[in-house]
Amino acid sequence: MASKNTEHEGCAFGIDPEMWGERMTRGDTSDCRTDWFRMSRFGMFIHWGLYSELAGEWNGYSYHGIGEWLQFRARISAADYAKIASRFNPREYDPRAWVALAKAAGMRYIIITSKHHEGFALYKSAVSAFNIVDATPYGKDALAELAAACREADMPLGFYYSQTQDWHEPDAFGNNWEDIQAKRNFDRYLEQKVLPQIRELLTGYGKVAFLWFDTPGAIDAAQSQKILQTVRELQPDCLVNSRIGNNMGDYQSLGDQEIPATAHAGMWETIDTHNDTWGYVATDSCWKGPREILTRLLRVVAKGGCYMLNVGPDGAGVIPPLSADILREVGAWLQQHADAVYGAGLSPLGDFPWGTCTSNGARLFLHVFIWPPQGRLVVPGIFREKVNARMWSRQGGESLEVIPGENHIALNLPMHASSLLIPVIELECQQTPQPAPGVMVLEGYRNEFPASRAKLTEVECTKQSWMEKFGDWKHADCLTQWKRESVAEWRFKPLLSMRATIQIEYSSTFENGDTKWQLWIGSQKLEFPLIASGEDSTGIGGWPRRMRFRTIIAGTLQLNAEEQCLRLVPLEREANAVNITSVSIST
Ligand code: H79
Repeated sequence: MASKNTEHEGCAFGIDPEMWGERMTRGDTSDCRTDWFRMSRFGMFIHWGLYSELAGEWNGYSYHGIGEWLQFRARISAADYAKIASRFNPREYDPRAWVALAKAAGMRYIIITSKHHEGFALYKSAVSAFNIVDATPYGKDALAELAAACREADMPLGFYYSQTQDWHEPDAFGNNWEDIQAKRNFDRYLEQKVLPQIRELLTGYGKVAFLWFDTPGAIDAAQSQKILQTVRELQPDCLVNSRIGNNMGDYQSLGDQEIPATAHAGMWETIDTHNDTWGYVATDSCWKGPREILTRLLRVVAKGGCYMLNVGPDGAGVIPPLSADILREVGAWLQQHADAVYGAGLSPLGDFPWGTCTSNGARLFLHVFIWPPQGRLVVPGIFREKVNARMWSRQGGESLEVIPGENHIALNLPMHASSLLIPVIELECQQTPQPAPGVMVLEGYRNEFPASRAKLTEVECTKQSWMEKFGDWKHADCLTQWKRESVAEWRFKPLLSMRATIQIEYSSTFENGDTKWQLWIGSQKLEFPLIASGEDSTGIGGWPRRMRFRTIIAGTLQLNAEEQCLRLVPLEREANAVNITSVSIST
């Protein structure tokens, strides 16, 4: 095996980088251009390009992480990379099969890479010969074929387009391992490649449901505006994501693979990988199973978002069979629980220690990730009137006994779940229930108090993002910038009096020892050290350090069944090296 090239340091996006369009601040208002998208909730993302042919390997060395960045990682010159096109011959490409898979998976739109950072167009382009028709033995327009298959199946189709990074072009950004972009003229690239190619996409392939941009980087507002104007003129109904840059577009894309902890206003989406890459990597078989995919989808829908899950077909054009099988299982569940996702949205009650909730008109859908002890499911919330509850089974709905309580209802369920995936309970409530004040602590679960729900004094809640493998992003809301005066507080109420163990999940870069902390519940006090969590001081390519979390037990206390407050306070200045993601109470 060849030795590994050093990974390139620094940022690929030029000055003042905007990685993901996260600067978009406004939400949207509901209208008929966007409603179908909001209703759809679940889509298929497809990353396919020359990187799929390379499959994560270059010169006999296998790279882990995101496959579509192989050229960057192996520092392959644009000239050498262009030669790969002569091997790209996806004989097994069957766009009808892809669309059929998306349908079977319950996905309601498809977005495919028309041109990723590598610069190669998957369609016939008159402005650059670096495209599938002119540069490969395959010689056919893959996007035209996919568009035809989508039209046949009534499947909305959109195109991913990398507008700032293009490692093939001297006038674009991103190729910092050669000197080909040293004299870049980005406006020229915009006028001579981006805008004409976007015109081709919007005029040659029928109705385009989305143009999905990425890594806006150093693109300025006038340039983003020019792209947007071109889209609006040619296809006014085409939706544009926030990664066009500079607070433009129709809806917000969160960070890669980001599932938010709290509800978001406006229209937004989470994009996710099925394994740990977007483009095909032969060695990556870290598939999320159907249960994990549904859990992530439901958590997004419960917070008001759409979820687009990626598949990475290989160089022959085949979506890995295991990936396809898993998606079909997801689809079978969605077929049974369609109303809980399509046209559904926000949980009025937040998340629960046992699962989450989505709403659709007067119906609430409880998604039970953890089956309750003794079959008694407690639903915290203020229900002002009688509620009907049904358990979904293959035979249809089965009525459940509902026991009203103070700031909650309890449901008597069977002792065992009838579904191996995610059982769903439907509540019919004429009046939307209100969240109970504070967190209700239930027996038999880990009751999590997340950073994002704390009341803060002299401490901040910030989203931390880092990469685990190369390009494989993780995100966590953390309490940071602790000072001696800082306090984080959570209000909660145990449903019953209980003996509870309190745990802290955190990371700490304070290598010289412990930092001391106190946790107060009423007049009861726990004192404990948080030890270094052993995280790397810098991450991949000089990017933020890779975080590593630990969970420690702070102590065990007897708690009464009354509303109370948990207060977390640092005792030492070095607490500023600590990030706290949650405090949890378990019985
Ligand atoms: O298409 C997928 C990714 O290839 C693309 N977005 C999803 C949908 C993406 N492109 N860039 N990024 C995501 C952000 C990547 C940032 C980094 Fe780096 C790559 C950080 C470290 C490696 C660039 C190079 C910035 C620092 C070094």
